[in-house]
Amino acid sequence: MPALVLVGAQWGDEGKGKATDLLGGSVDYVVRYQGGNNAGHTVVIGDQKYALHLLPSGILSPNVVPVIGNGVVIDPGVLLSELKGLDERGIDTSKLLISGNAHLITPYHRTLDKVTERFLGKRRIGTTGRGIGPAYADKINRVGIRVQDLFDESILRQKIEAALHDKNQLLVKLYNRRAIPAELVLEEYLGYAEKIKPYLADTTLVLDEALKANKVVLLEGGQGTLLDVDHGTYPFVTSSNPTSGGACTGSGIGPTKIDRVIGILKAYTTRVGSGPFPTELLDADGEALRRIGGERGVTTGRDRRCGWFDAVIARYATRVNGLTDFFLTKLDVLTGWEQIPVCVAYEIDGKRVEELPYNQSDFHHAKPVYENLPGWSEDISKAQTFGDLPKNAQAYVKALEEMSGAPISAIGVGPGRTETIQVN
Ligand code: 2SA
Ligand code: GDP
Ligand code: MG
Repeated sequence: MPALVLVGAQWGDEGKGKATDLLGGSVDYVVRYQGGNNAGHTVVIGDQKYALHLLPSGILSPNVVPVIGNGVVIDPGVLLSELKGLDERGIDTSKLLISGNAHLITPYHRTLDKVTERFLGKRRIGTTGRGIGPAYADKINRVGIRVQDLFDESILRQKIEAALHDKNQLLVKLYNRRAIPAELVLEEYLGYAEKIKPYLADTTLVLDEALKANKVVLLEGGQGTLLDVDHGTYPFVTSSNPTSGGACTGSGIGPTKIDRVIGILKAYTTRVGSGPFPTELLDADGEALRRIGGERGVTTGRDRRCGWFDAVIARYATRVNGLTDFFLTKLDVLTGWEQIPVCVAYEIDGKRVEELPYNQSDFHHAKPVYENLPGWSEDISKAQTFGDLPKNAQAYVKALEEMSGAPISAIGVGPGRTETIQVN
């Protein structure tokens, strides 16, 4: 049985947590393959709301084995407190598997993330401050610390001392901060070893054996396509590959095993942090989308920037992820607008452009070309089938599908598990 990938098609927060939870009943493994506790995935089950940051959303499905793959960066303190929080709410977390090759976020990564952002001033990325970028930088620079290093004190000591040698110079001389003592970090991290040991696994082997035994593996992306370090709005991106290619490297599952790539697509657009956003609304409509859609960062509590649907971005997501289908989310939020503008192309230097410009300067001054679609006023949150939707809502979905380049297989009409329409 093959693997499937679930990716954010925009700038994150499309509703990936809900989508993963929805598939939870029909999959055996849910794997996080990139990012870390910068993610905020909300799952609503009945009257219970869960906000997951580092753990795969599949942890809430009783029959799923949740896996943190090698491509993830793990803040061990956050990991343990998230596990504790779920245990206290009666969720079984004992099946979790963690790759020994995943890298660790340390206190110096968090500090560096925050001070470099402050240093950048107006040019800041607007990171979540969780140490994600500096941890991935160390990984690529081959000075990172991996989960497996926790179990060898002498290696751990050497690695922490080596990493801090340079970082303390930076912190003290450039950023005017106090040096971080290696002994303190070592002591803290050795303390995590025994607690993490029960979850440690050769996850690429486990997943390969699972696939050979006809189990279904869902690879759950964090953030979104436009935040991808290669395919996103660089430098205003995260430091990993949320796109479907990252699912292979971040889990150790080869591309030939994947037969479905689902793009999670919000019926409008949001973004947290800095960077270009052609359809952003700085008016009452933007404020209304934020209020009705509850658009607030799950990890940092920051207001999300809001704007109309952008079909150029959706087409791009179809292309760079090889999407097979979309889950369209939050259609209910658009109820009540008489007309709903949809961006169908950009105007750049007086020319109409249909595809996302690869040149960042062009993207920065791309102006949206809008088409107005008629809205609806009926409450759609109880709709169970496509036919239950008002005609204009049906037409809106069909128009988005046509513009985005892949079929829409499910539609979200509310945050709850059951508030979903399956489209045949
Ligand atoms: P980082 O911390 O280095 O990954 O930040 C780099 C950029 O990536 C953005 N980013 C996100 N965008 C949307 N949602 C994310 N998760 C949280 C949520 C965000 C929050 O679900 O609400 O709570 O603020 C997420 N994580 C990273 C970030 O805004 C930067 O633009
Ligand atoms: P993720 O990071 O992609 O998992 O998304 P977030 O959890 O950060 O943000 C999505 C928000 O939208 C969460 O509060 C979800 O509960 C909510 N949500 C998901 N799908 C729907 C939907 O179809 N309708 C409404 N109204 N809310 C939804
Ligand atoms: Mg989120």
